[in-house]
Amino acid sequence: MHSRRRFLQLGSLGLGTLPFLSFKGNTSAVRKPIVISTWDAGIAANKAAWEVLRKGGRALDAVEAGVMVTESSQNCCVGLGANPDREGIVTLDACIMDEFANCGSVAALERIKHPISVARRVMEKTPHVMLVGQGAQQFALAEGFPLEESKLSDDAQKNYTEWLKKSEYKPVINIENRKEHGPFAPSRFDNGEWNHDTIGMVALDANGNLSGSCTTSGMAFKMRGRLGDSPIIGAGLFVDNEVGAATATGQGEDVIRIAGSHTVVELMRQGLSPEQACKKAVERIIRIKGAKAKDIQVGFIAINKRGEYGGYCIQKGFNYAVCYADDKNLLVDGKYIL
Ligand code: SD4
Repeated sequence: MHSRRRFLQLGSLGLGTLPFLSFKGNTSAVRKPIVISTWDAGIAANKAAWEVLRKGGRALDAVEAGVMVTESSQNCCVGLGANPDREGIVTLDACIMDEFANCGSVAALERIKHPISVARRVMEKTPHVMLVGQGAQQFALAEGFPLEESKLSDDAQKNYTEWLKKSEYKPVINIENRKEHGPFAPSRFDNGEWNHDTIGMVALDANGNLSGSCTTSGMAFKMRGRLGDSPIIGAGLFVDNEVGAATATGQGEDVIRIAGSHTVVELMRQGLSPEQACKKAVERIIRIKGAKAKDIQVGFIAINKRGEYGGYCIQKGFNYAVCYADDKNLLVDGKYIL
């Protein structure tokens, strides 16, 4: 799944803002449905989301079905096959948001295969937005989600054993294709080509409604109890059905610092394109971090109500997948600043 693919530079060709497919009113062209998601794994996830969207399904169903594919893949960056925390335990975070500003989230969830579906259940069946830790697991079990084994996947076990030799925790620059970009990660991954832990997805459905999802195992070898941006509405994900939707990946602490995905959506509200909005949010993080910005990666992707999309990141190595037709599911290299 993670073998190198030919990256299509749609962004740099300006196709990210080309309107087509259907038209709304007489001036404003709308591209819908459309789904975009972070990293290489987004291709398979988009495919599942597209199956929902192409039949006229709801964006909410699409973004859940899409990232469930990634959560299911063993030895992947996301889900129970992913790298554990420092204690050797895999803990998962996820959130979901729909066109009515309904949202749900789980964090530090253990031994449940589909945190995104538990997050949706929190949204739909409780008066709350977030459930964490044991309480989240208890809720998942009560809702009929099976309790999975606690055993690490083969790759995660290998990575953890390797990491234990030094037990060093440094922020890791998330990238695709590590071979090109150098040995950043403190651990070894199956094919040496990626070191990220998250998928974020946002979609616009045929009815013109937006939804988003984000699911992660968090930073590899994180402190026990550490949460990043991914389960936090406004940081890892934000949807405003009047404006657009955005999601984030990378160093969660720095996404939280600027309420990243909410910031991107608010910038789109002020009239910026998705790409410009993602760029401004990335610039804000770089301003805050100063010289330390070179040590981290953050990437944002966004779509607006017209189905325009874009992404931006701090440094080279981020990509995202864009799907808007049966035969159009393409990887785009994220533009970067440093
Ligand atoms: C986190 N944002 O837990 C996530 C990590 C990530 O690719 O995106 N990794 O901070």
